[in-house]
Amino acid sequence: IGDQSGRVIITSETKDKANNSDHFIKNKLHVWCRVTNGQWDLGYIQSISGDVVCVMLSNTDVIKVSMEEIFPANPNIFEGVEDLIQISYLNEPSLLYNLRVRFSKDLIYSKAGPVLIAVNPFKSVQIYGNQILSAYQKKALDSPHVYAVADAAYDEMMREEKNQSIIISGESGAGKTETAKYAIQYLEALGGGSFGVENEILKTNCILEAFGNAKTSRNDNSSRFGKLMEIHFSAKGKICGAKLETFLLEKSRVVQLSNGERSYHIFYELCAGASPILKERLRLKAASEYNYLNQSNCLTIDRIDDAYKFNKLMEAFNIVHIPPEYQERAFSLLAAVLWLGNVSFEVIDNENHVEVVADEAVTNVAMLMGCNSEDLMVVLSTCKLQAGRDCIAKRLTLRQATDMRDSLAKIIYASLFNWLVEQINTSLEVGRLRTGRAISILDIYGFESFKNNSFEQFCINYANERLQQHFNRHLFKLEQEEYEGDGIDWTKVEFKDNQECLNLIEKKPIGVVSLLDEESNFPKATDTTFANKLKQHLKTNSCFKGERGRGFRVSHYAGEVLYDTNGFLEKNRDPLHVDLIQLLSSCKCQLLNLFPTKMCHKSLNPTTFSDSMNQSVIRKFKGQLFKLMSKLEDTTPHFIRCIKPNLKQLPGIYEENHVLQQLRCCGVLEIVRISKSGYPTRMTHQELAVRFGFLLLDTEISQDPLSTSNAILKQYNLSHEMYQVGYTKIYLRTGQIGVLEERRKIVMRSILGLQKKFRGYQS
Ligand code: AOV
Ligand code: MG
Repeated sequence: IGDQSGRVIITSETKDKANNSDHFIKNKLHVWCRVTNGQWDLGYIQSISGDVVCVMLSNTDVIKVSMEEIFPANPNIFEGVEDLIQISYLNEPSLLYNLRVRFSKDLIYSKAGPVLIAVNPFKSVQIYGNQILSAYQKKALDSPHVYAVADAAYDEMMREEKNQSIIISGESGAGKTETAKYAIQYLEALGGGSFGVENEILKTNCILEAFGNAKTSRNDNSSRFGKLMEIHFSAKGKICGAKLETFLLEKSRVVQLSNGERSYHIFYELCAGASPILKERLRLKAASEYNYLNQSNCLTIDRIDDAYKFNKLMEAFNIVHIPPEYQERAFSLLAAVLWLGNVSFEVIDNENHVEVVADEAVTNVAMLMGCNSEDLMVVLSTCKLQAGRDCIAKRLTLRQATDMRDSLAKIIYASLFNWLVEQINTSLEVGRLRTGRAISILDIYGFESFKNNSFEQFCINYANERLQQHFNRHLFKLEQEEYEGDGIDWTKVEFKDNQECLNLIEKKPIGVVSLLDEESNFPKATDTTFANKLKQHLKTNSCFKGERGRGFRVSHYAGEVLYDTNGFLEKNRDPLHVDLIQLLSSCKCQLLNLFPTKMCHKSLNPTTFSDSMNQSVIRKFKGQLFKLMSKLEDTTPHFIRCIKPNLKQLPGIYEENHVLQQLRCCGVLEIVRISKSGYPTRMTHQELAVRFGFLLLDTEISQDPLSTSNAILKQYNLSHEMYQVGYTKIYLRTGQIGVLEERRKIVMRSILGLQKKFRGYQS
């Protein structure tokens, strides 16, 4: 009744299939029918003529649709099943409906074979906390849940002594960060008790979110950096330390905001929550007074109390052992950043050259940074040029001076963020005993597509593309390659490979990354020449489309994104002006103590150099991603796919098309299909013989392990569709290992019984 793609087959090609359609009509069985607005409705087939089907919908309307638009619906008993592989007619509308039924009952977690699907409820649901947590711990509950995933990862780590990873993906606002927190919460409870550090891991989130999350148009608490939390366990399974690794923080947000978005939460929290004394010391005003914050018409977030959050942050700082004097230095730097945005310039000639306006803004910045305000004004309005042996100062134009000022604000913020990560790591290292056992939880920024997409979105989407490949590799490629390699019968399930898109981005020497670096090294290049170069070299890649002007489109696995190359070169070069570095190193105490030597030890190249020893931002990011991927490859992955049910970020709304698009882009239907027809349990022939071969007669034990395995499985009366015998292993369908174990138990019991009887007889 359902073909490979899950469609109802009602063609006249074969008698069988025609009978199936008759069966549907006669029994008035339900079908899913795509109605005009792209939505699905239940109905039943009334008649068929050629390729046109007459369907009566649930509201009794009768419509004519093409056969393509019809899929068999499942009987009611399959409504809202926990694992999508339990659905008998596999097709998109059935998956969508199943998830919808569960969502409406607040059952936000489901399984798609090995993958956990989490649909964001956008409201608090009563499925977390100690009671539920301990039920999963005691294995009293086993319905799909992030706790169950964390539990499985922990068990597997202990059993197999192998590092594990929990990889959480999904688009922006889908619930990755929240899910990661619940996973950590579970592991903290499971592995707590010995070293004390377990209470700190979750608290670090509070700090990281304050400094690394912001309101975007997609998510009120959007992560603007990627993070990998590696939790280390002792041989006894107790948490003995943790390590945090972060990826590319979005720096531009500190100085530039889109309408309706906010900068990093911490700025608003500080302005709202600092005590009057602290405010006085930091010369702090309300958030609305600062240009960096008031440019986007958005200073608050619904239902979020920034002052309360600030108090929570202070608590977290104490738990993570950041001493009060360091906390205050961090706050001084934040205030310095805010005041920097208020530094203004006055044009003094008709070539647009400027002077810094000597007002409270610039004096406050100097005071907060601990530098001389004259020096600061010079750095912000001039640049030093080498003329032979002499060094001459040249005035900057308004544009250049503004860039210099913003650049200083970004360096300060990014360095502060890195410093915090270091502090957190120092604190989490306590009592670390290296045992080689760890569970890593990955939570990066989700796929983004805005009206205006720049370098930041490009990096974020590139990271997601890499992660998608890892997902594909483990769920489709490796699995199927193993079946084929071991010579078992297998009809290949096709999946959407994203290699072409990755080639577009990272192929050498002609890919977006290489071309961007090439242009970034070329002083005369502009964003337009870069866009032209892309068009010229990449037009043959099917994932690329050039646009007029500075734009280009990329077909990502999760959808098409239009990028504007405006600012790509500058953001990629990320120049750090030598004058700024000198200024920073002249600052009294605060900065220097906070950011030890790192910036001051660089060889001072006469003009500018980019961050981290001349490596471009994208190259560094690519390197980080490769390192991350190879680290993940050394772990057993557990995948969680978060789904955003609507774009409004509201509870109770399930927008089918939006959900479907997300299910499609991660290939949920295909995963279910593979899991359904696949063989999740594998054992080598030897393992099978050791555990189950004790009943074989000598004559049945052959030199050939394949025949021995065949004999064992025959003896256990396992039906043929339930297993396959490969060259090196046997492959069992879901649940079959349980059947084998059960039968083994019965046999063992009767043997023991016989032995007892025999002994009784002897005595
Ligand atoms: P993201 O991490 O996937 O987006 P979040 O984890 O920040 O998304 O989730 C967005 C919002 O959805 C949260 O702030 C919560 O309000 C809500 N939410 C998510 N999961 C749950 C849950 N399990 N229960 C209740 N509410 C939830 V991004 O970082 O933008 O890619 O970069
Ligand atoms: Mg997030």
